[in-house]
Amino acid sequence: MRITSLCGAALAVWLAGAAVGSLRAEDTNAVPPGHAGHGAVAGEIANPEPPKPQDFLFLGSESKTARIVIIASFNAANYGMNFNGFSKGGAKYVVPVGWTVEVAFTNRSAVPHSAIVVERAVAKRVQMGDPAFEGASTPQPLRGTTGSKGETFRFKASEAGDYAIACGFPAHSANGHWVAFEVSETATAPSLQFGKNPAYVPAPGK
Ligand SMILES: [Cu+2]
Repeated sequence: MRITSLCGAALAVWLAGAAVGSLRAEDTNAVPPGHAGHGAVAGEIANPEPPKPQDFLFLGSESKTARIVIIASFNAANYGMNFNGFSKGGAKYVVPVGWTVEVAFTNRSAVPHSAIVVERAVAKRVQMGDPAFEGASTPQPLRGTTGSKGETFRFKASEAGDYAIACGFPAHSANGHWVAFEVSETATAPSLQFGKNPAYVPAPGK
């Protein structure tokens, strides 16, 4: 899944520009415009900054709405098969049951990726089926898209349980391209945990 070194530098510059152009400024400042592409190493996605959870989870403008930013191939981790730099459930989103979730998805890589919410056990399969909640995937999760434009989707997290935000491109999720997504009966606010760090909870007004 690693981008070949052939024309990798030019590709990386193009990819970085495309990814930045498709992100709204309020969603993330993980890669400041102008920095993207500098120092790109062939075969790797330029990304000098470690991911910060406050760039990837926000409260929506409506009540009981969480906004999630998902960037496929955020960096070179897991051969690019990562969301926001994490794979194999290494990051975990929690939302209270009944909340609405808005997802802004972009892909920094030339390899197609997508995002689909599935039950946790399904993430280990080679092929994803339907999303666990109505509307809970990018438009064509099996085909995926490349970094040319972002995609958004919105769904209601109507049933508590252990889920995953997985890549629907065949075999990607089975190779670790998923992060954990929990719909909680007890949580009163959404949160995002990166690795073993304390979970980040966006303050109201953010
Ligand atoms: Cu993928």
